[in-house]
Amino acid sequence: MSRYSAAEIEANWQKAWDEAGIFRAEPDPSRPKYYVLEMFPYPSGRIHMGHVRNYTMGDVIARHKLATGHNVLHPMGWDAFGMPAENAAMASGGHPKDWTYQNIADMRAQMKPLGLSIDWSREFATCDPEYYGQQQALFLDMLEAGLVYRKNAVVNWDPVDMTVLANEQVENGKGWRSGAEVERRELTQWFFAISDMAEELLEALDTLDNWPAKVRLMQENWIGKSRGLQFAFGLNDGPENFDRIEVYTTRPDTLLGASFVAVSPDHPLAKHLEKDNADLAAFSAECRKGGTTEEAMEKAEKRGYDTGLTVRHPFDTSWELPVYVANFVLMEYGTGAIFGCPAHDQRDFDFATKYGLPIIPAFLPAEDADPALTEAFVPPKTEPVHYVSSFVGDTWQTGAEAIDATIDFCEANGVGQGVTKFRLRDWGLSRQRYWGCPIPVVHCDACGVVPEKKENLPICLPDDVTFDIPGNPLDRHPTWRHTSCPACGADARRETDTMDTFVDSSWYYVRFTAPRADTPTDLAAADYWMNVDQYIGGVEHAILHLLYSRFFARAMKLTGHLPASAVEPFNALFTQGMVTHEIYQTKDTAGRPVYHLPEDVTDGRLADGTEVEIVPSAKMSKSKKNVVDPIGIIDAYGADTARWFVLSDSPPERDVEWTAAGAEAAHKHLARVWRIASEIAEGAVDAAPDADDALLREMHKAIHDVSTGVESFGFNAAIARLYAFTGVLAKSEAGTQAKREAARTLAQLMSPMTPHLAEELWQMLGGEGLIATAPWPVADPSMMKDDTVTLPVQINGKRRTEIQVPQDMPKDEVEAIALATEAVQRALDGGQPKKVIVVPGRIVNVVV
Ligand code: ANZ
Ligand code: ZN
Repeated sequence: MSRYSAAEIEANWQKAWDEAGIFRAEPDPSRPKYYVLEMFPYPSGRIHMGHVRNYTMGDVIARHKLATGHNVLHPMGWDAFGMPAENAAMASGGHPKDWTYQNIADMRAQMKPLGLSIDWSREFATCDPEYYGQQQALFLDMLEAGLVYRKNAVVNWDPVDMTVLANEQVENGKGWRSGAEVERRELTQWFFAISDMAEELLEALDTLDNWPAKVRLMQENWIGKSRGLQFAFGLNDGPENFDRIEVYTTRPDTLLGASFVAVSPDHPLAKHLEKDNADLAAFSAECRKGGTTEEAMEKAEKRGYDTGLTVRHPFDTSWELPVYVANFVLMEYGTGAIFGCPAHDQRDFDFATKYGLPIIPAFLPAEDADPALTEAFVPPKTEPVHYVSSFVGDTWQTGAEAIDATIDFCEANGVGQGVTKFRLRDWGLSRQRYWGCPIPVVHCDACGVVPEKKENLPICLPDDVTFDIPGNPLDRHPTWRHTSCPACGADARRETDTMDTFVDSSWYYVRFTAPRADTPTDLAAADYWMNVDQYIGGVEHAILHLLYSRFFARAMKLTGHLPASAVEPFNALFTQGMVTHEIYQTKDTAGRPVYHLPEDVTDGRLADGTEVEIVPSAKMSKSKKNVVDPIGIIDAYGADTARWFVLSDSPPERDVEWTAAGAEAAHKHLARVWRIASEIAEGAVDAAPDADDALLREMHKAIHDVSTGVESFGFNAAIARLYAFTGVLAKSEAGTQAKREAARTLAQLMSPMTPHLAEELWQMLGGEGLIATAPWPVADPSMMKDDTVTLPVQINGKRRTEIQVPQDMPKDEVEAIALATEAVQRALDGGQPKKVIVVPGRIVNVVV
């Protein structure tokens, strides 16, 4: 018998699949289609275990669907634009394009040995001009449809690198690369009108039954629908044309607890006052520093500037409130002005404490509660509280009820309107970067902003750029930006902003349905393949990527690039857990941790004998060196072992801890299956088929459990069942025919997880054709039943013995057998039982 040599068989079978072209997807109306997609990778240059887990899960589903008669689309591509390529160019002088395509080649070469059932003929990278040119066409159609527009917006400006930073590039108010204090600047930027679809994007979440509830909730919170009151405070002695301050509140029930009004530094009133108030101007300038993120705003110390102005309370005009300019009020939300209620908002509480403003509760937790609060009282809106100073009277109500009642009251009294607002802002897509999709418009002095003509697409990035000085290379390119106006032909300038890379990933899943089409999509292909039936990826993309994709699907439908039948892009979503590993560390002389790669640690020691400290398992990360390179694992054990391991130990939504022992055990198991199957294959064939009930039963149970496990992301449960089946097969005394059939079934059931080993066993055991396309076995429920059950027999509530009876034996016969047992006979001592209770399949109770 030959040994299990993964290296040999894996390459062979990959070649065989390739030659047979079985993963090539073509529309075929006669078969049900199934589109499975894993979030496409960023070409960083190396695959990691997270990729292996993600793509293996998708592959298991794809292969199972193929074997169950589906026409499967399982593509792969590269999310290839973005900062790291430019950073690499800045650091080592190469070109982002070369860096990216080299990484793609490397990663493809690392991915292929995994044996994924991918239709590689559909591969593309988002930095291919063929892709981004179609994206430009899409952009132009969206521009025409009013889904894209320009406006001034506040951005994070790095004064040293002279560039706009994304929010995540601002660390503690400083530019991540330059370390310079980030400023807020107003620039003209391009925006997608995603907020126009806020209501629809929110409502359609209800239809996404096959998405994790937590992801739907995150999207709901991000869209952030709120109902509140918009009204104005009359302004006393304000500058000309300023006689009121409009505010938006979601807690109108706290209106009688108001103690100040605050406006954003970017509010027109603040800007007006700033003109002849140097102190205020300096204060506002200070506020404009620091990031624009809500999080940054949340963390920053709350500061205000007292303008000396006052407003009148709408319900008691003799009640005056001071007006501040405050750093925590955003111009982009509501009206850019608020009233503060320190009693019920911690931020307002801190502010009031700092500036000595009154703290007036509108409601309290109990009738006898002390109205002098030491912190803001912020109960859930669903909880009844005692209102003491509000328009709803001295009464117990929930916040939700009181808010509604107050809005009604205010509307009836002509003080403002109930309004619905969304937190979702329009999506700013302009990036002052080179390595992205150029925005296909031209600036003409005579005509203004003019869309490029479609026949001029793609507007390609110039290759001859350098990264030795900060700023956008497109801006300083000697010729690229000079062009002629598509409308009047005069000299004009190209837009030098490129698109946010989230745009690239918002429609790639449609492009996979017709990756070479000379329009963004091919409607017939999109109609056949869309929607994605199963999407798999990391929960870190739960908000933006998925929301943007949902927006794009709608925008593409509106612009005729998707058929009306496509609504939501992803029918089902699965968010997988991470691959973790222990962290090994020692300390340097200064006591700082020094990390060591798992491969350099044996039995808790380094090669020189130094003992390492073991820190509990965490997400694999290069900085902690707790990474295991999939390439090393594949070289040592083969892809099937890696695939089997990442699926086996934990439910796929949870983290899985990679251990050397676990990988070793997985490999041993696969070698054992190989041995068992080889022995069966080599055994002489018996004359008569000689089935074995226990083996058949285990086989049908395995078919059933693996099928349901694979369909419901219960891969670990499916694998547990396969271990059991293997154990029974190994011990089975059945005839060779029966064992062969069982071993072939075992191979089939393993084939989605360990496709190469499965093919080899299949061939060894006389299976026909490729196992990858062999029809999936079907479980016979009648074969799955254990035919006998063991029932405990209790006498007066105490377990005394047990009986073995056929599963479906009638109650009276079970009773007779129980009564006939020696234990019961002894207890009866010749008498009759008072009562006998038979719970079929469970227990027999005898009362004597
Ligand atoms: C008075 C009040 C009292 C508020 C109270 C809250 C609690 P959500 O619910 O997240 O939508 N707000 C309104 N516009 C703002 C802006 N431009 N910048 C910063 N804060 C702003 O947030 C709405 C609440 O956030 C509003 O309700 C307002 O403060 C504040 F006990 O008004 B509230
Ligand atoms: Zn012009």
